[in-house]
Amino acid sequence: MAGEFRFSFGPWNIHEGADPFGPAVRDSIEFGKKLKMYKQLGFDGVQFHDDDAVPGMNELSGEQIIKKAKQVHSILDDEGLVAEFIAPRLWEDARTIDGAYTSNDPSCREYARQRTHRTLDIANALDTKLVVLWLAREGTYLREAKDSKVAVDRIVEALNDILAYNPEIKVAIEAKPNEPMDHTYIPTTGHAIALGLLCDDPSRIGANIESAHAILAGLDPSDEMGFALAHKKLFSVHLNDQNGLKFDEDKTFGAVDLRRAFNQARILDQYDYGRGGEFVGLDVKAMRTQKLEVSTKHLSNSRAIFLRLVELARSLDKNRVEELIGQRDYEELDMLIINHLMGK
Ligand code: XUL
Ligand code: MN
Repeated sequence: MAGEFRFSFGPWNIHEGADPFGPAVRDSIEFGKKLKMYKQLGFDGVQFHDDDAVPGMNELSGEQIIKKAKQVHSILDDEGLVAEFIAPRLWEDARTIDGAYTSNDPSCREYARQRTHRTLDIANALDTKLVVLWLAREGTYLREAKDSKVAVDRIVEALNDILAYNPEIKVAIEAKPNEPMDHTYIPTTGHAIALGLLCDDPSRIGANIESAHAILAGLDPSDEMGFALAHKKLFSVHLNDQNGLKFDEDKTFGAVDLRRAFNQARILDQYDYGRGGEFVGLDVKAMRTQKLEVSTKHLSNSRAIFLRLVELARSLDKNRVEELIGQRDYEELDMLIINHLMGK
């Protein structure tokens, strides 16, 4: 039954536990050692930020970057892993303080463009056709600081530049409404898909839906997924969980709201997510309290919870669901789902 999904996560999901108020609490695990953990934890795909693959890339030439990325590709081969996607990290450099593609400073926008070209070179060297764009600082702290119409034009320009640089690449936009910004320009899946329609080849622009980001926008992640699926735009997912409207928690999938997670697993399974080669991606963080030796449980647990929820989605009495919908007896439908989740 359940089990035909391929799973991925990024090396940043095994982390030292630093937060804005305190330093690291666990030793770093070297990149090569992290890669060795993937298969043991049940994962086949690696998500990369560009500098996860090539650390210090701003100090290297274009050729050096490609050479390093090719070395990473051969390590992936040795481990039996593939790169799911590459995401340009456009939020740490001093030139991205005021945004990357939407910075008010033309020289900073040019930095973002050049950095993205290097990201695309890395994608090529790692043999992936998918780029994820989390538009971290493309927003404002105060409304009057940028022109929102111009900002959207500039993001479209950047997307067209990506599409032209590599005609095979597809872009999955990871919408998020806030954090680090007060407001971002692409806060929801609807915005991401609408943005794609403004681009030179809309068929190559889609979405990477993160559960926590949808919740932060006050939306239900499974409905966001349904919207993207109806548009054939669900290029990737970042499953996790989130306890209300606060900072982006990246909790274990299903750990806060099992029913909300059930509905995500259900819609993905129902519409054959993964059949086109898509990965079930996680973006989860271990709690800061977790000791080093047990600091990967959030990954294997999230995967196990997803697979168990797929089983539950498949064993749900569909005829009974249809019957209750026909009778408009949604109280009974509510109870049916709750009993099913409680193992009754
Ligand atoms: C930020 C976030 C990122 C992206 C990849 O909230 O989720 O890790 O997933 O850049
Ligand atoms: Mn994410």
